[in-house]
Amino acid sequence: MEQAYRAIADLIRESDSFIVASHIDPDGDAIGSELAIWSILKRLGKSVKVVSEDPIPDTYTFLEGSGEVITSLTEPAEVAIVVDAAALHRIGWVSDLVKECSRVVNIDHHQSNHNYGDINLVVTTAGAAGEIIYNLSQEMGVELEPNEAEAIFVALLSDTGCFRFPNTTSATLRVAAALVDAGVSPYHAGSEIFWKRSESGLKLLSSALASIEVTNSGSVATMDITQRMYEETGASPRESEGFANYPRSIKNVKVGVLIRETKDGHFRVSLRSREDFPIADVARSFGGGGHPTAAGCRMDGDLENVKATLRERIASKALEADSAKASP
Ligand SMILES: [Mn+2]
Repeated sequence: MEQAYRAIADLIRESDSFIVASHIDPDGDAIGSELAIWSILKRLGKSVKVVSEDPIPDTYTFLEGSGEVITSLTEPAEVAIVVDAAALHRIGWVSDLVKECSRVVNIDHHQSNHNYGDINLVVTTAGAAGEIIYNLSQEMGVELEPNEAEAIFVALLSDTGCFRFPNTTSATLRVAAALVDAGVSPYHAGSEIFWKRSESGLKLLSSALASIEVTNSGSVATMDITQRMYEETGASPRESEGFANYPRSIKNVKVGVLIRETKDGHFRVSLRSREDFPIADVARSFGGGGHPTAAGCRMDGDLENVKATLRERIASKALEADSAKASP
C-alpha cells in the first residue's frame, strides 16, 4: 500500500498530462475525488482534464472546478487517474480513452476492484475514495487548499452517509477533522448538498415514494422512477440522487431497490442493503458491481419483469445466506 502511494506520487511528479475519470452516474465521492485531484494537479502546473460520461449533478456544481468537467474528449494523456471505479467498464465510454493513455492509475476502495491499473491503490478500509486522495496528498507533501479540502469532505459525506454508514472509521473521522482544519465548513458543505432541492426534484421524490412496494415478507422494498414521472414533474434524472436510500429506510426492510428508467428504455438499478445482508453479489450477477451494502447494475426488459427478477434473485441470495449460517 505504502508502495502504491509512493509510486503514484512519483508518477505525478514525472508526468505532465493527465485525465481524471470516475464511474457513470457519479456520486459525491466520484466528483469530490475527481475535483480534488484536478485542483491539486493544476496547482502543480500539470495539464489535467476531468472526463465523464455523465454530466455533474446540480447538487455538486458548487464545487470549484465542476464547470471544467467535460463529457467528450478524443486525445489521451500520459496518465489516466481513475477513481472510485471497481472496473473499467464502470466509467462508460471514457474507458476507451483511458486505455490509450500510457499509464493507468486505479485509486479505489471497492472490495470488488479488478486491479485494472498499471498502479493499483485499492484501500478497501477507506470510507470513500476521497479518503485515499487525502492520504495521497499527504504522501505528496501537498498542503490542501480549502476548495480541495471541501471536495474531499463532500466525498466523505456522500459515501459515509454523513458519517453514519458502517464504512465510517476513526481514520475517516480524523481525515474529516484535518479537512475542517484546512478550511472546510461542514455547515456550508452540508447545506449545499442537502438544502438545495428543487421543487421539481421534491415532486419527483413524491411520485417515487408513492411507487414503493414492499415484498418478500417485508424484507425487500422497490421504488421506481419512470420516464413519465420525469415528464410529469419536470425533474431531470440528475435530481434523483440519494433516492435509493429511501426504500431501505423502512423498518425491517433488508434490501432497498431503486429502478430508474433511462431515456433509451433501459433500467438503472441501485441496490441498498443493511450491513448483515451484502448485496454486491446480486448486482454482479446482472453484470454490475459495488460495495457490500450499496451496489448497482443495468437491466433490460419490462419494468414489472425487472422487479420480479430482482425480487427472486434477492430471495435466493437470502436463502443462500441462511443455509451458509446453518452449515458452519
Ligand atoms: Mn466511493
